[in-house]
Amino acid sequence: MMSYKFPDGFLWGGATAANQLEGATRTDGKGWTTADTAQFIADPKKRMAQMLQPMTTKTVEAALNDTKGLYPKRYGIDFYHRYQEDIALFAEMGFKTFRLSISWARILPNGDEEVPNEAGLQFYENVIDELLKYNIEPLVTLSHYEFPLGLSFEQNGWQSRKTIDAFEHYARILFERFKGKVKYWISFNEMNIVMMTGYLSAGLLEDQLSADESLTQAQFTAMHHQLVAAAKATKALHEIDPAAQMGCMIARMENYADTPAPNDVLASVKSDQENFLMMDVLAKGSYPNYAWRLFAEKGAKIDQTKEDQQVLAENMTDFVSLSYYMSGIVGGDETAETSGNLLASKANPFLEKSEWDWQIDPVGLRITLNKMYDRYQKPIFIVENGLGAKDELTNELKVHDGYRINYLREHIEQIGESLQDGVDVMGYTPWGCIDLISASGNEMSKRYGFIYVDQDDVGKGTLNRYRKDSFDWYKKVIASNGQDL
Ligand code: BGP
Repeated sequence: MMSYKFPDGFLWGGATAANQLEGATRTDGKGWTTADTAQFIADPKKRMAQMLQPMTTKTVEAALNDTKGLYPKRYGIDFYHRYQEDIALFAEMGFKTFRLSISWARILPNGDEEVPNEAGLQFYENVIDELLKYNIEPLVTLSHYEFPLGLSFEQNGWQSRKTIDAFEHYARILFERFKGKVKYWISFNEMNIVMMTGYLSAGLLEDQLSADESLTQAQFTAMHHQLVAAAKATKALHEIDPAAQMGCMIARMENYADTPAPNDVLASVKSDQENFLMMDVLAKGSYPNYAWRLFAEKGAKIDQTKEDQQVLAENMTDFVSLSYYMSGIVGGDETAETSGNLLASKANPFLEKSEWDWQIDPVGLRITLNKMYDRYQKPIFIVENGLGAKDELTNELKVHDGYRINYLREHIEQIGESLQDGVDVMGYTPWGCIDLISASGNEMSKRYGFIYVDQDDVGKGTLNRYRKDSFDWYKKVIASNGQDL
């Protein structure tokens, strides 16, 4: 087996998000967020639709009043009360970094109060201090698939420019408070998915759109406002804590051409452009050449002021980051077989699929890392990757997840290859390092973790934590800095 040289200080760790992890949705003054309502429906297929389709004020209010809808999403895995135990387990694996997100509505329950909620800030400070106790670098996402509902009702989410100011205020509060403690920040999780998750990540309510405005236009407006907000947050971070770094993140989809037919290859190029659009803006400081034709084809306009242009040009992202789970295929016969799920694609005969039909493609990660480094020449942080699978806790309280070890090993090997290609990869945080609630699957049974959490799809279980086989394997990988795979 090849052995790879990972740089000293490579940031091995794991990744999570507040709304899938913490629970305690009404504790210590937290306000409601879109994530609290988006998952009210028990049937995963219908829930998925609700996540992706626009919500109305009425449906959101009905969801909030529906006490029968209390699905475990809203309880997470009770990290809010068990973070010390969980962080001790991360430390035992030797984590150098841990990715968490902060819930905006714990800090500003309505999203835009002047004075922050001290209890919310204190919770995150406790978590961050606990990580630092073990020399684990916190990697903090400011907004991970949730948005304060107060600002949805009052501003229609990211459709309003006032939301840019509210976000900047929220970000400044965090940078002041955690100055010197948090070195790595990410503005928005998978920001390119805002076009699909207008409600969940942009807080858009359909009934609040004006009569002449389409949902697509509202999503493009939200996209532009998020870009400006990300640049403003970068500016604020550099002013408040010059040693800290801001990253931007996309859900990366490596889409191959279906055949060598030039039009299929063109489809693949265009798919890359659409996928990289927001990162191009934040990493290069302005909209790329192809953006204007893309907007015209989608029938959307961007209302960009002189000030926006200046803020974007002067406050570029320090590093780029991505989630990478699978690859897909574009072009060719549109009616051919597709593999299901959020990022549906034609099946690739050369690849195996996960139980959720995600096409497993480690070499695709190397292709993507090379492309991204060619494009940006900035350090790359792989902040999500992993295999969602159904695990079984045996009578001996073990989980034999060799399939997960294989997936991760093959991807880490390709990171090693990419490093040899000269790509600057700064770290790797596999998704859901402790089992948590799935964003799109069946609540708990789609598991990614090194640590098994005893909870089922309807929220029953002891919530006890158990080390899986992958726990010991990953510990060894980190201890050998990627040599012992
Ligand atoms: C990413 C999200 C995460 C996480 C992950 C796995 O898109 O940033 O929040 O959920 O995907 O997805 P799922 O839980 O649907 O398997």
